Amino acid sequence: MPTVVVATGNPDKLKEMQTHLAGLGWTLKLKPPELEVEETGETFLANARLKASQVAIATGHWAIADDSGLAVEALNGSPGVYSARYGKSDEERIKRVLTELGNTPSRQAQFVCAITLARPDGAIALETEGICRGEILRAPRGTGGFGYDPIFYAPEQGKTFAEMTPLQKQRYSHRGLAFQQLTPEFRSLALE
Ligand code: ITT
Repeated sequence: MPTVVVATGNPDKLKEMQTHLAGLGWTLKLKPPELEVEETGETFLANARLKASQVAIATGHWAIADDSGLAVEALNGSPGVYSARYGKSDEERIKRVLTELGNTPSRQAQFVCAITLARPDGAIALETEGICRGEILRAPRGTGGFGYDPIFYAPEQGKTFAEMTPLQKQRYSHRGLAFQQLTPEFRSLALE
């Protein structure tokens, strides 16, 4: 069984990634907590590449990374790649987005998730991006998920990501879409 390091320090994201990766026959290992990668990229894909490559090289194993975030149209794409750095807690980050948006009727936003798989030598083997369009509500709704989920409303499902069951979020989210695109490729790639 190939060993693959899941290159994230975010426990909520880790849980979702583990669910998507279950069933591939990989032995999943956690990233050593002291191994931190500086996210200097200007795009989600660039940051996912940095995280996967550096963790692969440091551990000598295959590594999979996720770089994701929320891009709000009326805020010119913010918080974007700064989604994790937009405040000290989920609550603070949500408050900041809601304050910055104020009462504007333009509420369109998208969640983006870039996933990258690196070989043990750091070379990128596979990557993709999943995008989910939605709207930012005026107040949080729901208790599931994590991060910006309570203010992200998915019109087709008629609920926020925080109101979805884990299975629904798995199916419709940016992360879910990225993993749906990559899973067949994971299966045909011979990891050793
Ligand atoms: P790692 O880099 O260690 O994986 P991180 O939390 O710093 O963990 P990112 O740099 O990719 O991860 O930042 C992503 C942020 O975007 C995350 O902290 C959340 O605030 C937000 N985010 C990403 N996916 C989300 C989701 O499914 N639901 C809600 N918020 C999400």
